[in-house]
Amino acid sequence: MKRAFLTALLALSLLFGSACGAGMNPQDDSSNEDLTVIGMCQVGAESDWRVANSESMKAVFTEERGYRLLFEDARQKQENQITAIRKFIQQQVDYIVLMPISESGWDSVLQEAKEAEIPVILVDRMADVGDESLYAAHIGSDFLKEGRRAAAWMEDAFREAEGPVRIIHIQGTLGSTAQLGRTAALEEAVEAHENWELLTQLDGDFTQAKTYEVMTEYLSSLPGSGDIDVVYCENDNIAFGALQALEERGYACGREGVSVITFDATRGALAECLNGRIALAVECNPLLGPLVETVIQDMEAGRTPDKHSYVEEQTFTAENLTKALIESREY
Ligand code: GYE
Repeated sequence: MKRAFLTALLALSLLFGSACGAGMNPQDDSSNEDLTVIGMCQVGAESDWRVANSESMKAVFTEERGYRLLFEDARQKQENQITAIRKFIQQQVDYIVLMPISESGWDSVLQEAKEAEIPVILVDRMADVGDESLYAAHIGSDFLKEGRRAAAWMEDAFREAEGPVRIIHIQGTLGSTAQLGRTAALEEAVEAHENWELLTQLDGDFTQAKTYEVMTEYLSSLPGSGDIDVVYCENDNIAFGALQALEERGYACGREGVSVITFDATRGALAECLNGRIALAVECNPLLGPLVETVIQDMEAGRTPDKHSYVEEQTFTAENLTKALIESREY
């Protein structure tokens, strides 16, 4: 733990001690000296995936395991993330862990962290910075690969289609790595298939509420009940909002109707996949806490961690799912 931060903690505890008098155990302070202080800057709590991701971090970075976790929820705003990072720099934390809401706009604040000699670990999404030395490591998913898995499934499912394959695309937070990768994969696949038709691209911001709203509005604008073959949803919460809007307007979702594709594969979406309302769930693993800890342990031991680490993921359909598998899943 950095000396200045310790001094500040000591000053705070003296202040607290004099204000509260008895009841403080001075040993608590001395036992905290060895804790590694992590300033963590989370995007928000917009999705089931995000909640599981935060829980994974909180389970790993506990005092019992040698850490003090300062956790900031940016409520889906980049400016809040930047303010949190500046606060962590002032507090002289040992490491900053950042889940960047979008890829751009990080150069200056990460430069400030570098000048303060605080290593930054990027988790889940990437930051598009000119200088790679502004972050020590990045751990997350290969979102383009995830999207290509979905496109490969569509190719297979619609191989025999004689007419057009009509697709609605609902995107996640615009400018986030997850959105950029999953979108790029769909767009390249549409480009490669003459009969695939992108009906619209809607912004669902990774939330159920926003998706329900934009999807309901879009469906209302269609003449009669227009033909829809696929709804490509960039996360599970988008899929939930889309299902709700589609079914309310009389569309059947499943084998005989609209194929809903989703990303994340959290328990709720897998249950919908097993019962047939969701056709395909592409996994995105939120349990990144242990991997972040490995990077920190490497750095503590003086080793240079890998610059990028990607987690292994798979795809689910009703065919390879069971109730037991869903129940035993951690998220
Ligand atoms: O798919 C979505 C979340 O960046 C992988 O963000 C993450 C995405 C995830 O809100 O559910």
